Amino acid sequence: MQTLLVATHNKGKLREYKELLRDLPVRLVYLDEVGIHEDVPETGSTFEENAVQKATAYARLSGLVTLADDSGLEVDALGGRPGVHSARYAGPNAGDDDRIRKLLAELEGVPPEQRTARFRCVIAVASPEGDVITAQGTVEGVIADAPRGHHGFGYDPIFYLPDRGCTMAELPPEEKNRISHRARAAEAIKPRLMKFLSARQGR
Ligand code: ITT
Repeated sequence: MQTLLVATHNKGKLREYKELLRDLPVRLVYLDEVGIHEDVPETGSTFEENAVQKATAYARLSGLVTLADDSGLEVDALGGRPGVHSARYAGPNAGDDDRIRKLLAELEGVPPEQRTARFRCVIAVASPEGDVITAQGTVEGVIADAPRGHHGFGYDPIFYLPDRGCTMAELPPEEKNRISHRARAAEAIKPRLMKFLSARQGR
């Protein structure tokens, strides 16, 4: 059975990938299991550039086929910010609560119909030799005016899903894993990932 390194330092993402990828006929391993503690710098200006940067760097470091994701929140009233800067939006030492507070302050007074937003996720899978495939997924929502719910991570408590009538953080994890940007990107990459792996096996 082939091995796939899931390369993220984000515990929330890691939890989700353990579920999202569990039906793949591959052995999943994680950064701490392979002794990699480096944080690869993200210098790209798009989710795709950063996802490819992370996947190729960790594949080179580990010698394993590697999956990485770059994801974030695009708020229309802010011209798509925080976007690729979602993790660093409130500074390098801030936590999820600080980022949520900052975003709610920036959107103060903005009416509900102008608070539209989406989560975007680009997954990249790279081989140690530098071959890469990518896939993306999005989910549309509205920025709530206060946080609600305790599931998920990041901006989930303020990401309101109008057709569900609740925030992403109020959905049980298995439900988020059916509809999220990450779930959609994972579904899109799976068949291509299987082809990618079998092509390597034949070499
Ligand atoms: P890795 O690079 O190690 O994977 P990271 O947290 O730095 O971890 P990103 O650069 O892709 O990852 O930043 C993504 C940020 O976007 C993340 O820290 C959250 O703030 C936000 N985000 C992404 N997916 C999310 C989700 O499903 N729910 C809520 N917030 C999310």
